Amino acid sequence: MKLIIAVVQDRDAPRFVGELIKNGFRATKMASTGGFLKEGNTTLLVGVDDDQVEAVLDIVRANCRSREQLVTPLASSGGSVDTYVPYPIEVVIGGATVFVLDVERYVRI
Ligand code: 2BA
Repeated sequence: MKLIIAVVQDRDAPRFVGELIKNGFRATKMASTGGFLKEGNTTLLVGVDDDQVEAVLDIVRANCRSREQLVTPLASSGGSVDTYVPYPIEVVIGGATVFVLDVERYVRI
């Protein structure tokens, strides 16, 4: 069994989760925040059999778009106070960041 952890943009999450459920997968949706942009995103946990990983990745590919965003990020100074980076940069976010982990044990009680 595998645990798929997918970090996706909030805008893609409803459709992505909907497609997972429609295709019979179980999923947990968590609100998360990107460390770099400090903006909200969505993290999905999807537990699947080994042979279902590619099917989930296909759903990710079909539902999670990459988008360019111009941002002026806050950069941590290493202390408790954030420092301001006074120039905008362009980043390409997504489609999705996906981790596939081996599951040692899966129990539903
Ligand atoms: P954020 O950390 O807010 O990153 C948003 C986007 O900013 C990234 O898109 C990337 O294009 C850019 N970015 C991130 N760190 C950067 C850096 N040090 N220098 C320049 N640009 C940087 P994605 O790569 O698509 O990542 C989207 C979100 O996925 C991330 O939001 C984060 O929440 C998650 N993520 C990405 N890689 C990760 C990783 N290795 N481990 C854990 N979470 C990750």
